[in-house]
Amino acid sequence: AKYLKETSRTFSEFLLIPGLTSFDCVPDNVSLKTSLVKYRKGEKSTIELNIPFVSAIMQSVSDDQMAIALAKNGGLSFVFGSQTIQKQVEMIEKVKQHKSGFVISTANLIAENTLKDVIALKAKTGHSTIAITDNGTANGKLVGIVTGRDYRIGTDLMDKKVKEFMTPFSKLITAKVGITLSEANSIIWEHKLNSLPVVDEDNNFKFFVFRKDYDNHKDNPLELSDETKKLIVGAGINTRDYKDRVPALVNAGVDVLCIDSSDGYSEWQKATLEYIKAEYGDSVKVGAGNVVDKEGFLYLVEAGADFVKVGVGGGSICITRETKGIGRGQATALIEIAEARDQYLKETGIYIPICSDGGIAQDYHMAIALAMGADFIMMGRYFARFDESPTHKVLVNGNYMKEYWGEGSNRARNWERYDMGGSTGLKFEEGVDSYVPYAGSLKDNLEVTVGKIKSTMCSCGFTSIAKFKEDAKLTLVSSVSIVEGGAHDVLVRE
Ligand code: MZP
Repeated sequence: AKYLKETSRTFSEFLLIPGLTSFDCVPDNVSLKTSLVKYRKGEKSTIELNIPFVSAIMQSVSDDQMAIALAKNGGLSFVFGSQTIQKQVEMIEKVKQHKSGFVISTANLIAENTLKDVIALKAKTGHSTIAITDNGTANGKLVGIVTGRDYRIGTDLMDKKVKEFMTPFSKLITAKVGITLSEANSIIWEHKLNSLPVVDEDNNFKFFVFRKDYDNHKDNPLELSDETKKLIVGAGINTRDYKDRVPALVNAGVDVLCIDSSDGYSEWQKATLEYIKAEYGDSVKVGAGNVVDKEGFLYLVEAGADFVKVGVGGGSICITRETKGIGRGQATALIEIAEARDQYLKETGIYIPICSDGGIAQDYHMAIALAMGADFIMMGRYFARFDESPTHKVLVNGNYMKEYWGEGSNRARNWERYDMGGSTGLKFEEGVDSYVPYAGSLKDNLEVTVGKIKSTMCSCGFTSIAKFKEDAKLTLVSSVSIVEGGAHDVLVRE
């Protein structure tokens, strides 16, 4: 055997050294814009993200609801591929057809239609919210709002728990049933609310009116159009049924694909990439992975990958290292591949974005990953905790948790991700079935996370990811200095 000289290291073993913070280096000036797919030097990537985060290709993380929420906030989801082609296509279509904003119902919706009909209308039109007014116009009196992933929110059917959960976001300003939608919107905008609870004369909760996306509507908050801007979305594929799955996803309007595998350094991936490039040329973008060294990276790049995903065995639900003894510390893998990517750019003039996948346990790990050269970061555990993830919210020992299971667990049975050729089926588990603490809405959490990363970048003296990657200074930490980094030698008060 050959022995690598370097120890396999992970994010927690590094710290960033603060750099000169200039007057204009403030969080508001920091751009987290990043490239998703390869481009020639001097040109721009055809897909850019406003924040460098993508959600993991997992059943318990990335469905259409997660994809809509994340795309609206500047990132991107890769809708999971361990489902039938038809179901995955439906999810992609829902994202591409999604329109936010209010639709005013016709008056007869109230008189003649049931809630089920309104829900069907909502699904058919792709609107996130339907407002019901007594005369079917914006000026009619509001009598209901139908919204949310399972349509509970906004109707009398809302249960107490959902109500309790939503109320804090609304600062407890309430409106009475019977105001117009325009009036409700004015209150929302005046008080900078996310939503406005509407109550009846006896203060019984009836429904919420939700605020529309601020950035898109700040000039005209009362406008009631249906938007035409389409959200971007990705999809996971495998190396077995790609000849059927890829055309179906492309027809559905998917923006980018990614071959999903725990070990991507394989001829199976090469064949899949070559098929896609032969069929579609550069019009279909496809990432590949996962790999952990220069050789794996170059192999996938030469086969046509538009980006490469880095990481084996570092995922929070992953037991691949324990079961198969393969993998590499995420930081070491990333550092080596970022160097190979930069060298490849020098030699060919082509920039291949790399994605750090798995193992983000703290927000600051994201900043470390970006400084080490990641163009974007894929996360499962982080996103699984939010309302928008597809799994159940459950009470465990008095705390709300969300379910989160690995693609290599018996629950997901995504054998294609662990396929080594030969017979089909999952032979042994490489992932666990778990819970993660419930954390609320994606938007609220992302705001905090993005704020932290921007603040870290300012401390280091950078306002762009490109400069951060190039010039950040990192240091290895000893186990003793890790202790020094937390509260120590004090009795922390609860
Ligand atoms: P994390 O963000 O939860 O730490 O890691 C998510 C990543 O773990 C995924 O993007 C994927 O690469 C990987 N994953 C998903 N399922 C398994 C498994 O069952 C796994 N072993 O390792």
